Amino acid sequence: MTYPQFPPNFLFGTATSAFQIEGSPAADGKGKSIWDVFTHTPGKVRNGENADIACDTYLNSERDLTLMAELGLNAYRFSVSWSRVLPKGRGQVNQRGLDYYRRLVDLLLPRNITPFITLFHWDTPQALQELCGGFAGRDMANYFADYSEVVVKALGDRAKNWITLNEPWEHSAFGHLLGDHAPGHHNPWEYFRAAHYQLLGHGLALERIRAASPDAHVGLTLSLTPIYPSTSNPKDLAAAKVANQFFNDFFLDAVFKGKYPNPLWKQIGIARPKVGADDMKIISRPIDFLGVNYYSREFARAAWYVPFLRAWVDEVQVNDREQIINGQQYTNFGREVYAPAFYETLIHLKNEYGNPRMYITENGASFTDVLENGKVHDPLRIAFLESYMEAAAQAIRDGVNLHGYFIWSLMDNFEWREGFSKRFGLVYVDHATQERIIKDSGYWVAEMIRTQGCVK
Ligand code: GCO
Repeated sequence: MTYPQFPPNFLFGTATSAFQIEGSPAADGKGKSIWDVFTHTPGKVRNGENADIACDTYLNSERDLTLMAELGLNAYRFSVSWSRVLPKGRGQVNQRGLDYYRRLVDLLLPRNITPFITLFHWDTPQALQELCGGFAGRDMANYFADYSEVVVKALGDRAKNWITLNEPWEHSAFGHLLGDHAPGHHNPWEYFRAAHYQLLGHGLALERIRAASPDAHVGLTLSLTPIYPSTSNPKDLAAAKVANQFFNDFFLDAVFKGKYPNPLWKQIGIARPKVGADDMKIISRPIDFLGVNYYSREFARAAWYVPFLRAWVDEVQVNDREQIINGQQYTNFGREVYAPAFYETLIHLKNEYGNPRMYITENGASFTDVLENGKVHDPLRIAFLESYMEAAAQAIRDGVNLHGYFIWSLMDNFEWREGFSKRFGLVYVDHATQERIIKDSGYWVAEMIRTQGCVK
């Protein structure tokens, strides 16, 4: 069997996030986050599940680091729980919270696993949600910069790779517009404010991180979902253009070009956030790398009745079953498996945004995993990884400045509103017993890493 081949020193990692794996929501002085509140609000999470235990990594991280080493992984992306470090989101530091992350880094380094640390992966401290409306309030940008400085001052002597934000689009859209995520709001005005103030927080944090750790390597992670037109009708082409700006270019253009894209910016009119005189200059401060989270493409068509966008993005019904639609494989999360669109996205970043240094900070798929005689045979996930990683390898051969790939995820974890119903892990987790079992896809990744450079 041949495996995708990557350049020497390429990083092979997995990604997780604090709320999805740590559990221990109140241990050692941790403050509440909006996700602690949201998951304990009836009707918000599937099957009424919550992440109070999740993968229990706050109480026991070592077993998972041993698994990473067993798989031959040389990088690990995880996030810091803001309210574990600053229980009220600002002010008094909780040293025991900081010490947990220091121990985690100190366990990674001797295993030659490079930490990539995300500072905000959606778990706003509840105290700041109440104080300023979370990222829908402008003050949050400064609180985020203050928090970032606290963490980097504590860990910057041993951890060098920092990701300010994870997917500002998702936190704004699901949390402030669609209401599916914490804080569960449905407010277009809040959506655009949360998008802008997250980016402002990113820009402010950049400067503070670099001051705290001059050799830090800092970026942010954007989810990129290319939007294709549903038909070649000019109206659908125009709708796809605006939808692409809403999902992707709003963030890419702000960070790399210091402006918001038209026609979207013009179309959102009264919903526009107040942009301060220096905001765009702060937001577009140069970054050391771009984190790309990629899952699938979507399709849009003209829809006059959709406010601001006048475009409708067709969603495949999530029905918990992987399915073939029009000859195309879909995951049990309704996400199309189509690697060419991933390749095109990477080429687009190369051609339109100056080919920045990039890492794939998330890519993976959920399929129905069945534990049978102590094994999990997941051929669909292997096929997914084979096609997407080969697309990334081809993009590198075609000049894309890509230096690492973090698979989502190391292990089956708490999938937000879906609870534990969607398994993305290379490692199967029995959340009742916390037993871990490496899936066939985990062994495939290990063999792929082992055979790097072996193909002549
Ligand atoms: C995201 C988040 C992850 C998800 C993953 C699977 O990209 O939505 O960063 O927390 O769990 O993408 O949906």
